[in-house]
Amino acid sequence: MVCAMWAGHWEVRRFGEIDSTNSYLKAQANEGAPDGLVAVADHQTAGRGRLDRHWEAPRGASLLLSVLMRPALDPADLHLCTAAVALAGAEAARRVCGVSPGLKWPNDLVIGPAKLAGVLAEADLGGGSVCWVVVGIGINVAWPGPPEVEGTCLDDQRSDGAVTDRSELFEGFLGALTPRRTALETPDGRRGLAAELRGACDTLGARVRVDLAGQSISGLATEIDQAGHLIVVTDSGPRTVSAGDVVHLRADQP
Ligand code: BT5
Repeated sequence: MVCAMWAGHWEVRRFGEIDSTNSYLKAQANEGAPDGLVAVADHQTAGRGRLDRHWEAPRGASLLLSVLMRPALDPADLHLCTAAVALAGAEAARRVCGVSPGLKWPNDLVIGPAKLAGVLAEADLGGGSVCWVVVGIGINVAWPGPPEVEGTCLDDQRSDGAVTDRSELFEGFLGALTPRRTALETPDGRRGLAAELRGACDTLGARVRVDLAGQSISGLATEIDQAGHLIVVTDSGPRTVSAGDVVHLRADQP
């Protein structure tokens, strides 16, 4: 059975409050903690996004967790760890809440333009190989994010009006992550994950604006390449984007 290798593999540590589940697991990883360690918290006092941004959530209103992995991976495939966690989050939302988010490159779960969840991957690539990778996800459950952000939450999206049980969502997440964690270990599995990512990514086929450090480009997002970069066809030709913030443009937006 594909899942057998990782089923029961996770060691879960639960926190009422912590600075950041990612920061905690990074420190644990540097002290030699094993693959499969998971930290989940009711509240983060210093939740982090990319580029030193903050991830905000009132106590008990989100699923906040991180996973430590030590996959046998080429660093070029590292983005598949982010994909595995994002896809598992999307599957858990579907199965547990009946809500079907799409993925927005590189790291968001979205419902239309609204952000439901964010994913943060941090890695130690010592010696040219992946020593460890910590991938964290924050899924808005009962609070749609800070007012200045276009966010949403599962409880606002559910058509059954039910209140989401975070424990059930967490179990659903780990169940959905298990086969994807196994997939990271083999070439076939990685090809499958890359294909699943392309199928789930709302960014592909969309007209986008990408805000890069100091400039923006616009065009049609056509492909995610083998290294996880986004290919955007602009008026002046294809551009390969390795990092940036993407906005999906509506038909009436230039
Ligand atoms: C992310 O960064 O979206 C990655 C977020 C990862 C959070 C998880 S929670 C568990 C683990 N432990 C951590 O410390 N982090 C991870 P980025 O794409 O840079 O987006 C950050 C931006 O999203 C912020 O600058 C805000 O504009 C916005 N934001 C903050 N909190 C939000 C929320 N709850 N919902 C929607 N948007 C939010």
